[in-house]
Amino acid sequence: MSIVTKSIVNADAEARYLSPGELDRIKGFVTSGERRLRIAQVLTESRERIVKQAGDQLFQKRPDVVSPGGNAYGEEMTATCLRDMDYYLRLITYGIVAGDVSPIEEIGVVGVREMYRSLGTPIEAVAESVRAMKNVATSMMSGEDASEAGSYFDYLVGAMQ
Ligand SMILES: CCC1=C(C)/C(=C/C2=NC(=C\c3[nH]c(/C=C4\NC(=O)[C@H](C)[C@H]4CC)c(C)c3CCC(=O)O)/C(CCC(=O)O)=C2C)NC1=O
Repeated sequence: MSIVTKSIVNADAEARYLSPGELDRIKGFVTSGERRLRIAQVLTESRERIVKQAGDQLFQKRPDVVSPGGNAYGEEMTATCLRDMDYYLRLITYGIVAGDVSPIEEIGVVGVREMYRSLGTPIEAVAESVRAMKNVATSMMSGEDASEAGSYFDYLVGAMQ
């Protein structure tokens, strides 16, 4: 839920006008809107390049995951790994558009530890892949956009730790 919807639901539950604090937060959301949409556009347009380059960086850093016995070993498993990276990049664009990490949390963080444990996927290597996507993606942006975008990647890395 975006801050706008959330504030309205909360206010209406108490049959009151939006509070000055709520209006302030909505103002912040609106003022940062252009930047957030610009960032989401860059990530969306460059998704293939981001995933490919970050995948290369991950497999260089963690050759074990693509070696025999590794969770992403073999063409099909490597493709599934890159697909997961693409999933996470997509969730990050949702968060950036919403100006809120809750879409990332709800779709991609809740239960993720258990899921990867049952798949035998080393979650710290998934976190490493998100860190690599951050590096590739933010290198395509101006300093301020990079720092705004970076915070959403950082949230996800932190949630996987
Ligand atoms: C949008 C929310 C969402 C997420 C996050 C998601 C993840 C997800 N990753 C999976 C598998 C997988 N995920 C990986 C990923 C990796 N292995 C590694 O060693 C690397 C570190 C890493 C890539 C960075 C691999 C290799 C599999 C296949 C594992 C297997 O089939 O044994 C599976 C099992 C089912 C399938 O293969 O599709 C799910 C559900 N699905 C979703 O709907």
